[in-house]
Formats: sequence, C-alpha cells, structure tokens
Amino acid sequence: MLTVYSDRHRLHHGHAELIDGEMKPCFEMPSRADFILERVRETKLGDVIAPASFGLDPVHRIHDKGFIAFLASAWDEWSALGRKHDALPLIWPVRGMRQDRVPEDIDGKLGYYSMDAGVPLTAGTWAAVSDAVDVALTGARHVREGARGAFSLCRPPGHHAAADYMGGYCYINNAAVAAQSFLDAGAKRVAVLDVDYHHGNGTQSIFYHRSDVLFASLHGDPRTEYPFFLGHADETGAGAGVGYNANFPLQPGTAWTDYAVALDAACARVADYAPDALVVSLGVDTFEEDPISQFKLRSADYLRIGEAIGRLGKPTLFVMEGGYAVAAIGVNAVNVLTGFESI
Ligand code: OKP
Ligand code: ZN
Repeated sequence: MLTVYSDRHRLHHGHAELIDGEMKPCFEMPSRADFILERVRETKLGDVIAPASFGLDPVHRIHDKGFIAFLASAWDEWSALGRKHDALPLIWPVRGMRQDRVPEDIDGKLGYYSMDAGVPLTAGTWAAVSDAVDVALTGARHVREGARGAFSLCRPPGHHAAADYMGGYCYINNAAVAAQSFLDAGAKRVAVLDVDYHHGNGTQSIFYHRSDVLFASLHGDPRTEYPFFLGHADETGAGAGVGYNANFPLQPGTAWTDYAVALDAACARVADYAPDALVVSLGVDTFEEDPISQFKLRSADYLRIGEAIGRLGKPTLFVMEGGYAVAAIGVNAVNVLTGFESI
C-alpha cells in the first residue's frame, strides 16, 4: 500500500497543553509521525510519496473561507503584538452569546474559531496543516485512480475540526476534505468510518445534514469522555441526513471482545450503505497504553480491525488521526493497514 507523507508536519509543534490543571508538553507531537513512517518502512508496506498541491479549493468545499483565512493569518496577527508563546484561545461564545459577529481582535477570533484550548497555533502550524490536507487529497486521488487502499499519514489530525472551528489538536478536517474529493470526482456515496478513540465531532457535524456521506464512529462514550458535547447514540442525522449518522459510544475499559461487536455493527452499517469509497479516520488511541484514553485494545487487535475493514471490499483511504502511546503508534497503525492488505 502506498503511503503519502510530508515532512512539513514537524513545523507544527505546540509547546504545551492544559491537562489536569497543568500546562504539560503536547501529547500531539512530531515524533508520532516519525514512528509511523519508520514502521511503514520497516514492514515494507509500500512506496512513500510526497503530497501533490491541490490548493485551497478542495478545502473550501468543506470549511468556511473566513475560518481558513484565520488559520492562515492567525500567527502573524498574534506575533505582531509581540507575543512569543503559542497562540491559544481563552474565551468562547457559549449559550446566549453572539455567534454572528466575528471579532476583529486576535483573542476574539481565536475563541470564535475554536471549541477548546487544545489547538496551539505556532509559526509553522499553517504550513503543516495545509500540507496535511494535501497528504489526504493525494491519497484520495491514488484511490480514485484504482488503488484498493492508500495511507495518508496526516499530522496533525483532523476529525475534531468542523466547518468553521478547530479543536482537540485538529485544524483542518483531512478526512472530510478527502471524502468530499471523492464526491466531487463522481462518487455518489462515501462512508467515513472513524475508529479513533475520541468521537469525530467535526466530521459528524460537517456531514450531519447530508445523505451522500455516511458517518459511523466508535468512541469513548461522551457521557464520560472528551469531546463530551457530541457523539451520543441518538445522534442519527438531521434533515436529508436522517439515518446517515451512526455513533457507537463505548464504556471506559472496553477491550477487544466488546469492541469487536461494535466494529461489526459499524461495518454492517457501512456495507448496507454501499459506498463507492470508504475513508477511515484511523486513530490508534484505543490502545491499552494510550496516555489519554481508556480503552484496552492490544497491538494484535489492530490487525483484526484492518481485516474487518478489508472485508468491506471498498476502495479505502486511511487518514491518520490520533494515537499518543508514541512508541507503539507505528506498530498499531501499520497493523491496521497490513490486516487490511491480508484480505
Ligand atoms: C485528538 B484525537 C484528555 C483531554 C483530551 C483533547 C484530546 C484530543 C484528541 N483528558 N484533550 O481525537 O486523537
Ligand atoms: Zn483521539
């Protein structure tokens, strides 16, 4: 299987995040991609290529133009004030506050265009995130051209980013932009299967009112897990999208036996939908040793996930999302891909 990778991911390296009341080094760090790439090479998964440039048109098919312009200029606006640390939001327009006026000040814009403070903007963030979406689009093109599968080694991840906000380490929704690119090239239906430990609130919200993208997700139950405010089982789509959103929230401590039942149910939904292409939001933070997650999957279980996806028999793009047990992230992510290829 082909891997698409850009070294420019390392231009994004946030200094610290707020966790358990303390500023700690960001869990979402450049070495994550390094370990995955190393494992891709070690297992001879296939060629590794650099992304092509698609420009912003495919990004604007999913994201608000004002939001993307904000991402591109935020660091300059921040650093022009003489600020040296990462840009971070600190106020949000919650219940009852105005959502219809974009502030002119950078502190206001940071809050307006985010859902949490887990999104440090640095001097290199825009370069990294605009390359990551090219990585996703290049993998999608490869699948459109006939490959059975491709791996877009995106970093940072994307599934928490919605049309007009960032959050949870995510800036541009790589998987959503890739899914839209299949539709724009003629696909009638695309499924997104999100196996990251966290609910892909951004992807869900982007496609919630649409029937041309099925979103199916397995994740920690939002009653007790981030992102808390989306990802419940009763979210099944709205308007034209009714019936095209499927959440499988799972309890803390979930191990393979229970996970497999939900995975089979999610895969059955994908199979029923009969998509022309499948995008997998591939997070491996379901791992038993993940430092911020509560599932108990083991490395061999990722082979089984890949096999289940392979049995769907669809042209499949894997888009990298989370996974923070850095030393094991390569083995776990590539196990999904080799499991897929073994079918
Ligand atoms: C990004 B992706 C943990 C706090 C969680 C944000 C997590 C973002 C995960 N107690 N902070 O879905 O892997
Ligand atoms: Zn995650």
